[in-house]
Amino acid sequence: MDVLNRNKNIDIIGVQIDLGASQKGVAMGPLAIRYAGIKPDLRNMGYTVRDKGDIVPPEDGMSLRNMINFEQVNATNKELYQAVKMTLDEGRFPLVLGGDHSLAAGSISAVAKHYENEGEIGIIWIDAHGDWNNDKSTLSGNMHGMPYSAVCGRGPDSMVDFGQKPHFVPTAHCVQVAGHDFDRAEAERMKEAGMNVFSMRDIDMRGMRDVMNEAIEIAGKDTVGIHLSFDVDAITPEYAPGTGTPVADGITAREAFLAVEMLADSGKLISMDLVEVNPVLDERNKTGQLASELIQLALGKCIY
Ligand SMILES: [Mn+2]
Repeated sequence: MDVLNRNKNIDIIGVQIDLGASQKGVAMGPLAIRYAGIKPDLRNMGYTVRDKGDIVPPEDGMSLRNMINFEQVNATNKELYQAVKMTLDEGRFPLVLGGDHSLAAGSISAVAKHYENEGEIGIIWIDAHGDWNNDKSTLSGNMHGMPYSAVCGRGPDSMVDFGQKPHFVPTAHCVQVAGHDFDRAEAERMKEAGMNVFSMRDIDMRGMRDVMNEAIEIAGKDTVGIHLSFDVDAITPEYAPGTGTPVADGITAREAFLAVEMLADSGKLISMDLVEVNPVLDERNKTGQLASELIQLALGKCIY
C-alpha cells in the first residue's frame, strides 16, 4: 500500500518518563529517537510531521510499595492522554516516543476514548513482557509492568481514569506478541481474561509471518483500527542493547521489521507507541536508530 493512502499528518509526542521503571535513563529515549533522524526521515517519506515536544513528569509525588511513583506516573499519563486526544481530534496520527511503557496507559486510553462512538480499537503489543500486572499481582511495584492490564479494565484503574470515564479495550481485540518473560500470576491473569498471546515459542514454531497474520486478523477484526505498542525489549539484546529490562533470546531485528511491515501493509494502524529506548545503556545509539527504523517501516517505508 502506498504511503498516500495513510494519514499523512503525524504528531510526535515524547514522554520523558522513567518513573515507572526501576532502571533510570529511559526518560532520554525520545531524544535518542529524534537524534537518529526520525523527523527528516518521515518527512522524506511524504509525511508532514509536527513535533509537540516532550511531556515531563512532575518533580514530586506520592509512592506506594505496589505502585511506585504512582502519583507522578498518573499525572504524566493524564497529560499524555490530553495530548493524544487532541492530536486525534485534529485528525492527525499520534506517534508517542518513550520513555518507559507505563505511558501506554495514557496513550491507549486516549485512542480508545476517541473512537468509542465509532467502535472498538484493537491492540498489538510487541514486548518481551506481558505488562499485565496490576497493583495486587505485581511483584516489583514497577508501573511499566501494568499498563496493558489497565487499558483492558483490569486495573490499576487509577492509571487510566483521568476523569474522562475510561473506555476499556475488550481483550478479544488485544494481542501480545513475542512474550517470553511473564510472572506466574500475570500469566494466570492474562489467561483468565482471555488475552491473545503469541509467545516466543509460537514465533519459533510458526514464524513471525504466520503469527503476525493472525495477530492482525484478531486486532483488526470488527475494530476501527489497530494501536501498536512496541517495546524494544522484545528484540534480543544483541540488536537492542539500550533498554532497561533486556531478556535474552528475543526476536531478531529482521523479525521485528517484518512484524511492523506487515502491520503497515494491513492499512489498519491508527496510532503507535515506541518505548523503553534507554540511551544510557545503549551502544552509540544503536537502539535509538533501530527504533527509528521500526517506526518508519510501521508507517509504510518500502525498502524496494
Ligand atoms: Mn513493556
